[in-house]
Amino acid sequence: MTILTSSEDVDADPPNQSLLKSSQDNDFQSLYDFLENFQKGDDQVIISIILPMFNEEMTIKNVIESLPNQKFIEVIVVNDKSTDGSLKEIENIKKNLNLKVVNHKLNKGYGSAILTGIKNAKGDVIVTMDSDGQHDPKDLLTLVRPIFTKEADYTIGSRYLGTFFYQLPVSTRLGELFVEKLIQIFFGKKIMNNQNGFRAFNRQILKIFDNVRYDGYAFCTEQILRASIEGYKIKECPIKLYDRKHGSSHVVLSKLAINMFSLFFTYLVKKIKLTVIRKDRYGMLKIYEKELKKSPELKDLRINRELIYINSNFFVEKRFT
Ligand SMILES: Nc1nc2c(ncn2[C@@H]2O[C@H](COP(=O)(O)OP(=O)(O)O)[C@@H](O)[C@H]2O)c(=O)[nH]1
Ligand SMILES: [Mg+2]
Repeated sequence: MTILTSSEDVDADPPNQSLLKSSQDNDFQSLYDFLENFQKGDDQVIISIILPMFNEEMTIKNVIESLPNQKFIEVIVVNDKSTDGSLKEIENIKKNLNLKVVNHKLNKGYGSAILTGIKNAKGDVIVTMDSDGQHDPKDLLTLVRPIFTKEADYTIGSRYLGTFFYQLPVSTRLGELFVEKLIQIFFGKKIMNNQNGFRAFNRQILKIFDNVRYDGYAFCTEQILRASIEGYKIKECPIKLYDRKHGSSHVVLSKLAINMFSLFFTYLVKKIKLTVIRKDRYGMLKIYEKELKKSPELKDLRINRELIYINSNFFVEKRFT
């Protein structure tokens, strides 16, 4: 296991082969069978599981030990300056896993922890999962399968499509319903469990994590909006959600609500600007094409048309995404 004190990228120790076949393998047999088709080489990591961790001493060890244990699946714990014994618990893990621990020097928040995890991830498909034991690793296949089969670029676990084993606070349900409607009306996607942190995405869409504005919990919704603006395929998948057995949620609802409003406002403006620009650019190209047909001598300028296109694309990318 490797423990880092910053977000630098350092390789994890190679896993111990003799320990790779654990009793948990049975739980993950269908995942391994499925992944067999996508393995590239012996030491190639194909899935990175990121666990953001803040004061989860009661659960983190169990969560890590319950994960699939194979060298093509790496686990990255981002310790966000926990003040309890979380780190000690990880050190107590006897199994030699394909595990990397990255320590933030300061508490930077949920979103920042995910970004640090991504920086350190080597897998083709990246999964984020909570370290408080609410998520079930057996749902991993449900989340990663659509990514590998190219049915989706970004999957989000949903307790509403699956099951949850506890009484959901009314405020949480109402909040999520409100966000669901906003996303649906303004961004054309229906995502019910939009705050769920159990997600998976293709490395090819990492662009949505550039210049993130919200590093706390609003990060979850920001990524849905960015993926949607970029035209990536998002799919909600059924998962199980368990109650938090220890500690309590770190979510501060009032802070999240304020961030959500500012988030929607920002991205709505962005989307409108993008739509106008795309329309403009399309209009310009149409006029140009018409002119080209009328005057064959303009043919030599075809290259210019491509340049206009490339430049405008570049402009849009840089300015508005
Ligand atoms: N890195 C990091 N992780 C956090 C922070 N706050 C919460 N988490 C982790 O994010 C996950 C979800 O947090 P939780 O408070 O349970 O949110 P909830 O499940 O939406 O109520 C857990 O794994 C937490 O340990 C933080 O400030 N930094
Ligand atoms: Mg939780």
